[in-house]
Amino acid sequence: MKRGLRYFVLVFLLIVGFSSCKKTVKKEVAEENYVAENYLKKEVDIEMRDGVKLHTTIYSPKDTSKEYPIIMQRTPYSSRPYGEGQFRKQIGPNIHMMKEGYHVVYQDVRGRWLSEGHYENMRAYKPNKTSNEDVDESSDTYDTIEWLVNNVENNNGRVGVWGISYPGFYATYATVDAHPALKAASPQACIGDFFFDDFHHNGAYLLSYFRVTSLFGTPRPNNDSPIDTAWYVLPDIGTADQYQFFLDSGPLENLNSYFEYETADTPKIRPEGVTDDFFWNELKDHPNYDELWQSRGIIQHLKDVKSHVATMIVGGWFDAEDLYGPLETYKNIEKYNEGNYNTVVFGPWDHGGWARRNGRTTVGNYFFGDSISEFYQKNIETKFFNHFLKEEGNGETGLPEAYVFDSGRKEWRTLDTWPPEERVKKTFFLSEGQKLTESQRSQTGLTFISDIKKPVPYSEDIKSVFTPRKYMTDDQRFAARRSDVLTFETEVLDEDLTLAGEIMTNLQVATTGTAADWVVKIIDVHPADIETNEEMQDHLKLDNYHLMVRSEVIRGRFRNSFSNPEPFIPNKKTEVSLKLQDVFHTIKKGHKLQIQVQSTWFPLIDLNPQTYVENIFKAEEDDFKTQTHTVFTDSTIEFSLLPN
Ligand code: PG9
Repeated sequence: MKRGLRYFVLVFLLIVGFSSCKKTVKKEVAEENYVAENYLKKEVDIEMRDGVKLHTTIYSPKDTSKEYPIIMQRTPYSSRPYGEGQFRKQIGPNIHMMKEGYHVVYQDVRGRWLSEGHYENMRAYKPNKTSNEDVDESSDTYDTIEWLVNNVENNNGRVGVWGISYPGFYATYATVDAHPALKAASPQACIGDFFFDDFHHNGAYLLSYFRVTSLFGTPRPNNDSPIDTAWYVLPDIGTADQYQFFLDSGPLENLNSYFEYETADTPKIRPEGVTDDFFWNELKDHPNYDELWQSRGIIQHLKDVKSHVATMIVGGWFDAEDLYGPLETYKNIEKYNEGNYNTVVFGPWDHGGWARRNGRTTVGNYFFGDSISEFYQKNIETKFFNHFLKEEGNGETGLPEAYVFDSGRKEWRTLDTWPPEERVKKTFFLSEGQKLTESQRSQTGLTFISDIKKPVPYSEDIKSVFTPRKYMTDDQRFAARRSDVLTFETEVLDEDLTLAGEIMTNLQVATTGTAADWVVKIIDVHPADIETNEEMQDHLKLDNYHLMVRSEVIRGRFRNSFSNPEPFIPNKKTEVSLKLQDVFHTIKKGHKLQIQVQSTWFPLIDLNPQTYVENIFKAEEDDFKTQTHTVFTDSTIEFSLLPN
């Protein structure tokens, strides 16, 4: 091509490129100010039946030529920004609904930020309310909706709720004794129970959540008065290397000093072991699944969801924080409320990933596809809310019962049930020679030393995180190559193997000690030669990538009961059953299915002393002992498979 023509083409391409970029920038800038330009904002303190006022922010479309539904989020994370002329950059579940026009409401829940009252984590539901003093999140939601439909101008009398994570818990709560105007609820990554979500997994304490405790347990100043700025501080542990920090800090009691909020010149006389953080005190004093946790779980209260409330439960297959919650919320509404419109959406997302607009959908190193979140927001979430809040609302949404993403084939599937009715069970044995076999090969014990001075890291990454997220798709080669991680794998698959639904492990184990944790990981081992995606960390390649598809832990003392823990008898063969949360993942032909079993997972979870103590939060240095553990080869793992 002649130099002149080449130059012309180059200039032309530069102009085209710049103008489209400017348009994109202009478009983003338009969205940046969209709320301020198209919505009015009002802040009101709505009085609940017991007189407590809850601070509520209402964004209403400036165009008052038509009526709009109300979509609400109740949150412990603040309805800010507060104050006239202060606007959120984006409101509502997604940008499409924001632009279509809704009354969008955010409310500080009781005891948080500018709302009055006293906060309780996962406030317990009160089933038999006999007076206006009997309040909970259900009654607060009811009273709020009653006020909104009677006071928000040009609303169409229909209300939806949505929320991700803790706000997701409040969205679930709204469906209990629901207000008649509540027509649609979408609990997303919704906490179901703090003994199985977030802070604990099957009784093991998530030490990786340590730094966020104060967010939920610091008393508000001035006798718990409403406040418009953060009153809690996330402790500075002085290093990004949490593994080393927590290994050096030793028993959990040594962390109490991070929860003493009185200033030095006003020291408070504290009873032994009691700190200023009411949530840390609860965590320490309730290591078992006792009344405190049981009463606060919301799953048990989903047996009478009124049919006027359509529900769409959303979650991410690689959500490190709340997997139990959305799966159990969907399954229990489905089980106890026949005839309700209740659907489920699970995609290849981490915690709340579906709400982001990020083009390439990845979790950590792993790429799942382009614009998966955008597809969900436009074609699933907006469709659900518009149907029930603006349109016929007869349930004919055109959406499936289950909109689920196969994270192995990297494609959406629409199913009539979840888990799929057509799934079949398949059991593998954990055999010697690091083999996963369809029959039991021998009756052998495979041993490893569980060294509490060198626990198995839960990730290769050194990071100081708000909560763990990325690790759910981390490469597990580093662990497979440790002597204190037992691995069991199939031969290279000669056909696809689609895991669809729950996974049950029945471990036959023994320990020289009297206490142990058991961690099971499901891994998709990739071929030795495969093209690496651009998100991969530099020290890794997709070649032979050990993709963690699912993982779970159980604190062995809870093997027979989460409420009544028991020690192990040294060297006695004992069964430990562990359910792993649902997956939808095809292990493709040419890949291998691998199982890893280990007893430490640090500092995702705290160290088990491996000698039985009543309360690990109060264990002492000498309680912590290195032990030898054994996994017997009659241990099994049962998968739910979708036939090819
Ligand atoms: N479920 C998430 C969480 C709860 C408590 C502590 C940290 C995280 C969430 O609400 O994002």
